[in-house]
Amino acid sequence: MPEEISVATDPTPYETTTGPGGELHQQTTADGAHLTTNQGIVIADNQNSLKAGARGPTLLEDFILREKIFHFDHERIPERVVHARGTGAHGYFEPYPAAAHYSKAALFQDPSVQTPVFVRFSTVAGGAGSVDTPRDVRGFAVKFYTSEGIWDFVGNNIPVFFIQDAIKFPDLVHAVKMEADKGYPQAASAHDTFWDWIGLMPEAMHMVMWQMSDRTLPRSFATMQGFGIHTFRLIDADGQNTFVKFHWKPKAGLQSQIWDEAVKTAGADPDFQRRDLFERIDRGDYPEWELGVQAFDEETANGFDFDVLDSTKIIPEEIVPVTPIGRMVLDRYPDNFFAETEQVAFCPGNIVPGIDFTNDPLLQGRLFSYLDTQLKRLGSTNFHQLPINASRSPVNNFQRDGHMQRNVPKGRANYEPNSLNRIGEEAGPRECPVRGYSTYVAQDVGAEQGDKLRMRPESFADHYSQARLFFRSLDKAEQAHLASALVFELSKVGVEHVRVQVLANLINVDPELAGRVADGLNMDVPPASPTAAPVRDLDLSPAVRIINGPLDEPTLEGRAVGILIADGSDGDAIEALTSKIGDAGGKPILIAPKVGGAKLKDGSLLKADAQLAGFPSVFVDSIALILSEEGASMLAKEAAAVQFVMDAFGHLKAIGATEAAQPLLDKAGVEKDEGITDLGDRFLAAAGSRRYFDREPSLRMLA
Ligand code: HDE
Repeated sequence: MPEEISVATDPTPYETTTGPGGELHQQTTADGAHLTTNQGIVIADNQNSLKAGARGPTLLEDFILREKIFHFDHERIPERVVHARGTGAHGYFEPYPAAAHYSKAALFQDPSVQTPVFVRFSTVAGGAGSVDTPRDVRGFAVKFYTSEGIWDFVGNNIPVFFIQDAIKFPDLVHAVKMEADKGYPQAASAHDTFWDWIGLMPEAMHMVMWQMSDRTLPRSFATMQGFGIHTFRLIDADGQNTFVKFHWKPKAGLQSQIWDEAVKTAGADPDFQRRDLFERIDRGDYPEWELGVQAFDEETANGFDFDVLDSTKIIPEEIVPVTPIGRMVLDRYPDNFFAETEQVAFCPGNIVPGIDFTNDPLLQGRLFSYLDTQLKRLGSTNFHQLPINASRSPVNNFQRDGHMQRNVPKGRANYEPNSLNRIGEEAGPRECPVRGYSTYVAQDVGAEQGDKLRMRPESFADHYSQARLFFRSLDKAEQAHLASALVFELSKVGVEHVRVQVLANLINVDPELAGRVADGLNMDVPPASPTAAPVRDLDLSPAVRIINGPLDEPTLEGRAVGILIADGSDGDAIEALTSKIGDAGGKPILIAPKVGGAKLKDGSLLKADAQLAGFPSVFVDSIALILSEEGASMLAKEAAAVQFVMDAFGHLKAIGATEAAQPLLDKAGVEKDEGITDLGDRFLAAAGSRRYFDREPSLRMLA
């Protein structure tokens, strides 16, 4: 036993002692608080391995050391082959009365009954240790623990996909991930192999338009949409089938970052979006989405000029509006990242009675892939027994054994039918034709019978019209961002013929877009690539916009305002502004050169929430400068402060400032516009407004 030389004064039940080598021991004799091995043996010393003599060799006999290191050595499991980086949260789903009309599923029946959910948001291309804010599609996967079993809704934040057939998925993923020989770039599509593949894949062009738009730079998970992408079926109590496309609409509205902002965010806080999710939940500002469906019948489906089984197509909301059928609230962060977020296993094949698949060949491939990948990742067919994956409704069957079996089934007969297990408590489960899942007997879209062939229907042939529809429907600022993103990405492509091939596709999307991109690359526009179907000018769909779209609402709710203070700042002004921001549902954050605080005008010390050097303005939605003359002239010489203001201006945010802050505004090159205000109510309105996109053309050269 080490000699006891000091006793902790803290209120914990642990005594802290120092051993002969200077190491700290936390010891206790209190019941139930003992460290043990995995076999339940209480550990006396967790700081020293067993040695032959104090300076001698470590003994193989040390079962405590061996068990601890053995477990540690195997802590990692394979990361997801795609969507490796993600974060999750618990919450609940509540249906609206409209839902029961479409589906007999239990979770849609009673508005007073909440169904627990676990949601995992992710990026697609980067590894588990990559950053939160690359330009990338976001996964939006929801596990519903319904009273009839698990329903996994495994969607993305974009309503279309790159490919029409699952057989192409491994090629797409190989092309976008880091290059096979170089091992980079991580979490970026801006490289040769991705654009090489895209240039040869006309069906990807619609998705590429969404991918290059601001959709792939969400400000927060709470400000992005989710989509089921494929057409699904809902089955009502009479067995009637409705086709649906699922939509999640964020209550906080849609918001994205500027590209330069996303890049800077990645450096300043690689965990920006998971931190944001945690903090929103922590402060009770629970992220919320409304679930809606675009519902249509077979006749409507047959009347579309595209195929509803083709996942590269949207149904414009102007043609089939979205009917809200419920809402989802995320109100609890996981207790343990690995046990919950890492081990959660989504499978689009998990559905409940009242929901069914369609013949979409992308969806059909996914039904195999996800179950298969979980076996690789989680290592056992019993992954469904992990708490995060376990059904909350009873699981009874004769599946047995396998790695890490946790259940101890009773009874002699482990097969069905059987006559050995007697009726009664241990009779064992049997089929139920009434409550059991029955597949919808489909005679509609896509004949269920036919010759065996590897063929794409002609109804999948138009690859460009909806890409054009998307680009032309966007707000002017979004169009400029999209064109500039293409220029950025293609400028990172080193092989010239790859750029040419992409440009040849872009002409089919929109000749003006192709011209802008070619100009940005300083290249000639090549001849258009051949098309399998004529490209048509469809009616535009303003519903696809973020800027000036239906979910672009001015509000301070959930938005962060960074308030920069320094020695000499006015305490009353700070108090007035923070309380007004709080009243409007916003989040004021006090930032000072030193985190311990600033000495205010009245001599008091006000603690800061963050240190200026570690808190760039990319973290907030608008900034306020409450500075004295002395504070402003001091900060005009501090690069972090100048950059703070310069970035807020460059990222098109509202800036409110005291008159005395002018030297700092001048140093940062801030020019007056509607978004530059004093600290009165005009600032609150400006901060709640969307960004000042009119400012942008004077700040950067967009394509
Ligand atoms: Fe996935 N996808 N995917 N995907 N996907 C996976 O499953 C796959 C597709 C999506 O947070 C993998 O558990 C194939 C479309 C999300 O855990 C894997 C095809 C959509 C997530 C897989 C697609 C998605 C995944 C990797 C083409 C939007 C993360 C790890 C047929 C509707 C779920 C895993 C989470 C994850 C396969 C296409 C969304 C390998 C074969 C389309 C949100 O099974």
